Amino acid sequence: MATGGGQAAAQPGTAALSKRIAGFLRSNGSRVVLHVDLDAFYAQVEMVRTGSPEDQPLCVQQWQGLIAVNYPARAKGIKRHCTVQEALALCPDIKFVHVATYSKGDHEARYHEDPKYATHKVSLKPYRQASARIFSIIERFVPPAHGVVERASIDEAYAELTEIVNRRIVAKFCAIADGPNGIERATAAWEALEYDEDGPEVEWGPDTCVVGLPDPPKTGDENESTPPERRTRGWQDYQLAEAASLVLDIRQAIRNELGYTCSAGIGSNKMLAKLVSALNKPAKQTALRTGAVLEFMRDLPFTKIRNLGGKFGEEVEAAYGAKNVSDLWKYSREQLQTRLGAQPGSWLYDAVRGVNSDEVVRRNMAQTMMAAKSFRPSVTSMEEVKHWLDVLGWEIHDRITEDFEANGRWAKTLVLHLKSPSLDKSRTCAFPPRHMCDGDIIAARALEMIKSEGEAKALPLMRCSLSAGGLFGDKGNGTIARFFGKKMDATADSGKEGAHVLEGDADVGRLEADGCEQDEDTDNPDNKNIATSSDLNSTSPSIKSFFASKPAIAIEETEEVPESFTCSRCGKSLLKSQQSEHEDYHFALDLSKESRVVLGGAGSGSGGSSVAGVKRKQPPGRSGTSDKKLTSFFKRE
Ligand code: DCP
Ligand code: MG
Repeated sequence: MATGGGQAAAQPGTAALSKRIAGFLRSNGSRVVLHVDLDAFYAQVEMVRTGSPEDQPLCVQQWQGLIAVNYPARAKGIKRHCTVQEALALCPDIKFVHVATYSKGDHEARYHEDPKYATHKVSLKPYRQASARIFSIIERFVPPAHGVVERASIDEAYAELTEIVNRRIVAKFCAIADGPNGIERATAAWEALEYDEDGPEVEWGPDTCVVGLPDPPKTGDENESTPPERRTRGWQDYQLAEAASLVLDIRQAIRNELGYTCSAGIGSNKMLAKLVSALNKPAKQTALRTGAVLEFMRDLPFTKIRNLGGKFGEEVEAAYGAKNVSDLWKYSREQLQTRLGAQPGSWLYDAVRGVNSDEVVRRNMAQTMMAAKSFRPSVTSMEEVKHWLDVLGWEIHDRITEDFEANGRWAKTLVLHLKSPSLDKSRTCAFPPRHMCDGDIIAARALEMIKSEGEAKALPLMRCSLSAGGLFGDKGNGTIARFFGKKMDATADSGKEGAHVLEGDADVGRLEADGCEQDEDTDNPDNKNIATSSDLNSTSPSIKSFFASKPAIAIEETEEVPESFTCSRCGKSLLKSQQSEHEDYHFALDLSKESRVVLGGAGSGSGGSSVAGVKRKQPPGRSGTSDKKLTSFFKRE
């Protein structure tokens, strides 16, 4: 059974014992953090979808580039940067799967026979869906009451396991209390360990690689006892080993239920968990014992540490000529602070010693969804522009509908961004209400915006994006969601979980950092479709930029169109500034009819309804909690 924490047996006296054990474990203060990363993620999704044999080399192709390479293909020397031709030369029987695409007239993405960059638009929907299923399995084992799951990218997560692990340990001892004289036996078993200075003996199971210990024997005999060299002692190891058994259950559930393998790292903080997670890829988990941290880090290039791979790492290298972690051990905290600044210096001093207090943070859902296409060569006719608006319009419709089904929310604004030699500009209008929305209507609104800007200025068009913004559902921004609580609960697992859905985690590929879920189509596969928020290395110009991350969608200039509007539903003529509120009003009314929610006091579109009372927020993406997190990044000191 998937369980987040053990249940203490209800024997008399067990409450006191479990409190005592829990208190002891808490007082030792050590954390247990998990990092999970799917192996060759997109490739596995396609292997499962197409029923490809496990040993069949397979690559996922986006136009002429490879974006995912499975492990059998890697064994033949194929890498992500290879071209299709190079991969074929290395492995003639390789299987290529091109990512799903939208073509004109597609209402959802499909696996087209021969998609062309000139006419098709990539979709990451299959990977987002697979990712959502994976995360829901992880969350089943790490429920919010006792743990935190942080989505770091489409195929990567952190989980804070400390409380769950401690509860499992408590439950183990309390289970001894079942039966005659149980509580005495359980207490005695506990005290024997509590008063032992060396702590409990830990047997590392055969499914976990442990840094610094020999690999597990490959006999596959489950009954074989743990070899002495794979036994250690101590409470921290005991907690990590308990976590390892939970992580094995999580990985097996992902494998059994979805068919995907993943790798995992288990350590006493996020940084260490991530550092060891890929050590034994694919399909293996690795634990880093606290006692082995310094030895493990000694010869590691320091740029492998989270946040040290980018400009900050370069600054450190230039300042000290350092390569490996141990090259930085000789500097005192004060020396590093003097050179790099108080907070970065102090952070670095700790980081190179494996000390890091980053919390595992539950991420909010993105408030914006963007579909974008870059054109090479540029688009020169309005006919072609209409083709692309149609494709992007249906993509946005597909995704927003999927999101509505999952999260019960709908967009408020439609933002069009155009880039041409004479234009680099965004325009905004109200998003079509759900009951009267389809891809053609979205495309028509976008076309209206282009016309009001002037068609001539838009051509030749170099890039075009459509964003659905103002998605409700996050904590603190969920007035409409709360207003329609009953309706939203219908999409949740249970009534209680309704709040969880509303405040829930980001869907895959959605970034808290910029609050935007992007599907960017580019013919450059290095331009990773899904930015990861887990590692700021590649995007942060320097450590100082931790304090000022930018939104992905730059809304340089936003104008509302049209100046006034006439509601097609009730015929009222209103100011353009009242349009979205008014449409919310109809939307609310429709929902209330569907769900029989009583709309207490819903008024006219002039601002009297609860829906209309929704506060105007900053533009989507400007208030990502990542900024906050990064600002506080060094404040924790
Ligand atoms: N991805 C992409 N473009 C890139 C890098 C990655 O589109 N330049 C996509 C495809 C990957 C997925 O993101 O399958 C996850 O990225 P990872 O870096 O985790 O790589 P993989 O999961 O493919 O392999 P690994 O087993 O090394 O994690
Ligand atoms: Mg991966």
